[in-house]
Amino acid sequence: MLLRNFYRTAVRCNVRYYSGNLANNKPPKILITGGLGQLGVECAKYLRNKYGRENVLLSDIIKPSEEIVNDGPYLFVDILDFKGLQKIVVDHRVDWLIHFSALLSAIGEQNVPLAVRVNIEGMHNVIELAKQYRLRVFVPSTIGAFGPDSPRNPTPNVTIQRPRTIYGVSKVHAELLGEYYYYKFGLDFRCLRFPGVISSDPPGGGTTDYAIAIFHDMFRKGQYQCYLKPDTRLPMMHVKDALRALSEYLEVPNERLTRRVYNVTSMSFTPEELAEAMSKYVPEMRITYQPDSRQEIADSWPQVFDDSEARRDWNWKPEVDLDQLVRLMVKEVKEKIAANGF
Ligand code: AKB
Repeated sequence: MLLRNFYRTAVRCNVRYYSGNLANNKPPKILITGGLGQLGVECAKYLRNKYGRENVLLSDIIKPSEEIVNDGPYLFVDILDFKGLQKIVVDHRVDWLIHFSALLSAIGEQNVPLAVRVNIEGMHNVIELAKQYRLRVFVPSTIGAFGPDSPRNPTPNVTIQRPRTIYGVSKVHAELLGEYYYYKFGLDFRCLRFPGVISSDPPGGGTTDYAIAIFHDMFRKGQYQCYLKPDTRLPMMHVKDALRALSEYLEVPNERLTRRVYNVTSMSFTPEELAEAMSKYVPEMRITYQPDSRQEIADSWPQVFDDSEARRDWNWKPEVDLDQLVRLMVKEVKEKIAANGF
């Protein structure tokens, strides 16, 4: 027991050394990988508001739109190129790394070798990089890190994890690797397990993405064919809550964290409950159901996510409920369609 406490204290002291610039009242320099995926652009906006435009570097291997370049610094970064990553960290004096690059659950099943490269090899590069340059590193995990053997309602922070998708396997790998580097090297690794994150950006190959696609199809076609059964319950969260969770968690002093990996969630709903909530705003909408292979993935995932440990340790509290989520999505998706046609 004494020895364990000694090691914990040693790790904590060491971790303080990794904590970036906040202690000197200087904003951290933040690099976001996979920046043109589901969360990157909104995350950059959120963090630029907080830490300054020039302090948040958005990166990806994809050619950006003019709007993204005008929003703030954008860089080419290939997470499979370790030397390239080193150069960016050195040239830009990066303190924090937010590692979003990943193939999501449904798309990962369609190209397993690519998912292994991006999700697993990419993670190896990122974690070594963070260790070498003493970065604070955030890696999102997911409800997809659980599987059919896990308790589904509710799913606690620590329980059996035997996922059946390559996405889930890669995320369990990332969680364990990060925790290992924390205990072994004092790396300031932070990870949140997100539920389905709902934003007005077009769907990105996930199983929970029906709850995004439904808004886009409703406004473009007046109807939606759902690939999950009407009563499939999954945990969900609006992107506003997801980014607030990420940003708050990144600032929590290490002393307050009892874990490196936390469940976070806002709500759980089914496709028919979402359609019901939407019908208030889109009364003419029509939804049909044609389950496909994504049903099996959804059936192996948590239905209700227990985030009590995040609430206890760093006061996590969601703000957007189902009705607000629908209201925000109706407004944002309509605006996006009007501006870009998608
Ligand atoms: C997916 O459905 O793959 C993602 C997730 C829940 O991690 N949205």
